[in-house]
Amino acid sequence: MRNMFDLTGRVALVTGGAYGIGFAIAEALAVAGAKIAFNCRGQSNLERAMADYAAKGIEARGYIADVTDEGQVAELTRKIEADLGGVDILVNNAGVIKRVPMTEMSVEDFRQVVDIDLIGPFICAKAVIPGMVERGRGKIINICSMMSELGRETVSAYAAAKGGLKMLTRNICSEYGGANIQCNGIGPGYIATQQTAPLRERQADGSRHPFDQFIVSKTPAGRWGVPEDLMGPAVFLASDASNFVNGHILYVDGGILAYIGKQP
Ligand code: NAP
Ligand code: GCO
Repeated sequence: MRNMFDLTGRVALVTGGAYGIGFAIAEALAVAGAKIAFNCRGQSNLERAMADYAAKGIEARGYIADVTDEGQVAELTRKIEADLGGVDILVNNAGVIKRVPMTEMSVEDFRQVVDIDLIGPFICAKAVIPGMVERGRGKIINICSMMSELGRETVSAYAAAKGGLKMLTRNICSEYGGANIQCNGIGPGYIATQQTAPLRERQADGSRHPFDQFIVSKTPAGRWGVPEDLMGPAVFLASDASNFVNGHILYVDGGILAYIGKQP
């Protein structure tokens, strides 16, 4: 049997791939053979990321572009096409969270989260779909969340955006599945990255953050996830191994969504 996970020659764009989950996913796609492009918003992040990719022996191309700016994304995809070829795999990873009780949250802050976490993926997908249609194939992976399914205090904007991203995933599948484009989501559980660092901060007395303990008790695996946990699922959804998987959200959460919680 040929290696259905082989990505040799495919061009992958991982948004926000300078560090965190995006970096790990880009690394996995590179190991499977893909040519990697990523974007981020600042020059210093770009330089640090280029050094980190080089240290892993990966020849990634980094670009400065904000996913909320349609003009910058158009320019980004134009440059990638000139440098590497048309984008075969898009990973909509760039995202932010603001933890504020809903009644205290400004409309501007709510809008900014939705802008980056939901409208950004729309803009990036819109930019690459025509080329995918022309080439007769494409893979889009949207990085969703536990908050695509669940709510919790302080994350109204994030939950609204990630719930919307789940439905954007299903809609891209519905609209472009006939053009041999598979659009799926990955729903990571609680993953130890910069985004979740405040939830894991040690307390003044050296004990673990109560939220940290709460998450470990809510996760059947009994631990936080690490970015590397997302590598295999990303390669699967980027490769021919998933050619008949479409509109699906693959939760990679150590079992959180299956679990009612520890009995008292
Ligand atoms: P992270 O460490 O904070 O990284 C986020 C990345 O997104 C950064 O590279 C950041 O780059 C980029 N980014 C943010 N806004 C951007 C914009 N407007 N344009 C371009 N790039 C932008 O977060 P992470 O934990 O790796 O999360 C990555 C994705 O997974 C996010 O969508 C997040 O919501 C999702 N997720 C995370 C977890 C978790 O537990 N960590 C769980 C489920 C889902 P800059 O340097 O430009 O800010
Ligand atoms: C939070 C967290 C989460 C995770 C992740 C869960 O404050 O609850 O940041 O939202 O980052 O998205 O899947």
